[in-house]
Amino acid sequence: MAEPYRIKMVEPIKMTTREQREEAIKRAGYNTFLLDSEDVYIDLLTDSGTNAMSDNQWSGMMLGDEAYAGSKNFKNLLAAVQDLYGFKYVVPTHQGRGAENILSQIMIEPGDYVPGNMYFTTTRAHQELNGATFVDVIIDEAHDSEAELPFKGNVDIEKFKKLINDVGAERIPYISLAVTVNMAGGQPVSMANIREVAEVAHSHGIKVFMDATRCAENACFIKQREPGYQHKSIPDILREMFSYADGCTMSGKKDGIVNIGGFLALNDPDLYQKAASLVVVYEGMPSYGGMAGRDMEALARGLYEAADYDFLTHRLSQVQYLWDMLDEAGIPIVRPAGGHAVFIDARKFYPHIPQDHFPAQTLAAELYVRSGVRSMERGIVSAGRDKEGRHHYPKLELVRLTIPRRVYTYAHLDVVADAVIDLYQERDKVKGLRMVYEPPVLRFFTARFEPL
Ligand code: PLI
Repeated sequence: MAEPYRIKMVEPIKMTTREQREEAIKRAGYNTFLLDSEDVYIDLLTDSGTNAMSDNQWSGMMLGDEAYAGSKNFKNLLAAVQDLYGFKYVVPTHQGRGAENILSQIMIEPGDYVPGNMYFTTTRAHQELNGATFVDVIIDEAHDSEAELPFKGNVDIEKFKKLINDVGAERIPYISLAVTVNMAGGQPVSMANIREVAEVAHSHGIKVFMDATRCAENACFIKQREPGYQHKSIPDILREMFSYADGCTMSGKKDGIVNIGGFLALNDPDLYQKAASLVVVYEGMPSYGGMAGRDMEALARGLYEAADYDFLTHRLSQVQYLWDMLDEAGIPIVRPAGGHAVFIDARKFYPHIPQDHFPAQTLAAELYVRSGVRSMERGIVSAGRDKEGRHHYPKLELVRLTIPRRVYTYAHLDVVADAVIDLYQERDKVKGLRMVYEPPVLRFFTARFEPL
């Protein structure tokens, strides 16, 4: 599908030489997070906060009501969340992890267990900081890059029930249900699975909190793939998805199509009171949290734009386009195409590099040097260490080519595909990396490496 928009403002990007990029990656400790953005040609590090806002959102920015309390933009954001997601209360935060911090603090007691459909870095970090143990209850196929399922983000209901049996429902404050599942490859969860998860959870007094970060993409997959939903609108599908949940955390930087912002949404008035008393400590007044009035206005408008079917069809078809080119060239990638990115299976790309030598980190660095394309490691470095200090060894050792919303054209994606295919032809020559600096939490952001 061609772009469902016209371009009326452009931002030049810099082309660099291979020598410049070799220098830049060395300075960055072979970590693409530490590269200067001006040294990047096509930036597929993340779809988080990197989106292009519309003229409608930018004009909303001019209507920012920057009063310290009772901003009208908060009312617009609240109304948008109530209308599209159906939750009663909204606590604005500076971004998704601000909402995760508050949710984890109001829900978790030390010694609790929080099941979820695969971990996400910041989500698990907040759960663990509050004394919980994260338990992965996603279906086994989600850990297999080759398994081809329409809803590969689904929860394995038996795993969830087993956890309830093993530790007792009273030790499980909530299940954390991501729609879509970032670390599994942007894979969606079906409505049938959401419904069943909620039935099991609620029958045991366990709450359901969704990670709504990419919920519009999930809704689009439901419309395209799940029987009975073809004729439903995206807002209707979203409302049904959230009708099974007690609340959600949201990073507006993804499916809110903004550069900053997020929120925690809730139905329970007591939980809202607890969240509202914490947000003033960590973020700001309950009527602005971590956001300026103008940012809340852009987010309120962005939530509606992300629920537009043409927007979503184009978004998913960009991802599919890149996926198809890599698949045709025989590149090992996570199947099927997900919602926000194409994920390369670095274990299969570099089978001679052991996981301890960071194959995905290596591939991300090589891709940058080859082409100026910036990608992100989503493997052993992102997975971090367990409580005993040992590496988590995730089955998926991936490099994510993440497509920002409304930023790049299909021609940019051709360049990306060519670069990956060239690298694949020379894969035998490449050696791994060793880590020379490691921070204690969320190490992938700032760790440094050297070539072996
Ligand atoms: O980056 P934040 O704090 O606005 O949101 C945290 C966050 C929560 N859940 C999920 C599924 C995410 O993907 C997420 C952030 N993701 C980033 C930054 C990414 O590059 O995927």
